[in-house]
Amino acid sequence: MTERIVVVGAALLDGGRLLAARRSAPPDLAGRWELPGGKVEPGERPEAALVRELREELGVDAEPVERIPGEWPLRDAYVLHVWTARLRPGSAAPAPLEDHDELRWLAPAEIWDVPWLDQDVPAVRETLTRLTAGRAH
Ligand code: 9L3
Ligand code: MG
Repeated sequence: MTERIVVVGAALLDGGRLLAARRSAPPDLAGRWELPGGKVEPGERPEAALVRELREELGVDAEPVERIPGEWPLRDAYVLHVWTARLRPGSAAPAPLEDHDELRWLAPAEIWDVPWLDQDVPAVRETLTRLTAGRAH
């Protein structure tokens, strides 16, 4: 049986805006925008993977806040889980260090201005609901 591998994505929020990251690789995903993150390693807790991925990809010190309920199938045996997250005090500002070539902080009215990866759309929609309900910060 094929192992199911969890990919964690972060809805990183700051000042009521959501961070979107444009992928630069692989070629079939390049140019599409995502919630940054990546694969959980064997034995790693998903929240720890989220913190690690955000450090590697964006150079930030972040913390998970809450899981967005649901899971979304990706290619092969991968499944996407998403957490809201925030920058810890003193964190550097996010920078596209690897896998991305552009970042944008999107206000609620701008959320659909970028072409998200199809798989990320449900979690982005749920994040937007939380932002506009004032339940996220
Ligand atoms: N993926 C989809 N949406 C996301 C993330 C972080 C990842 N928000 C997909 C893209 C890749 C796979 O999951 O096919 C593994 O992601 P990565 O390790 O290349 O970031
Ligand atoms: Mg990644």
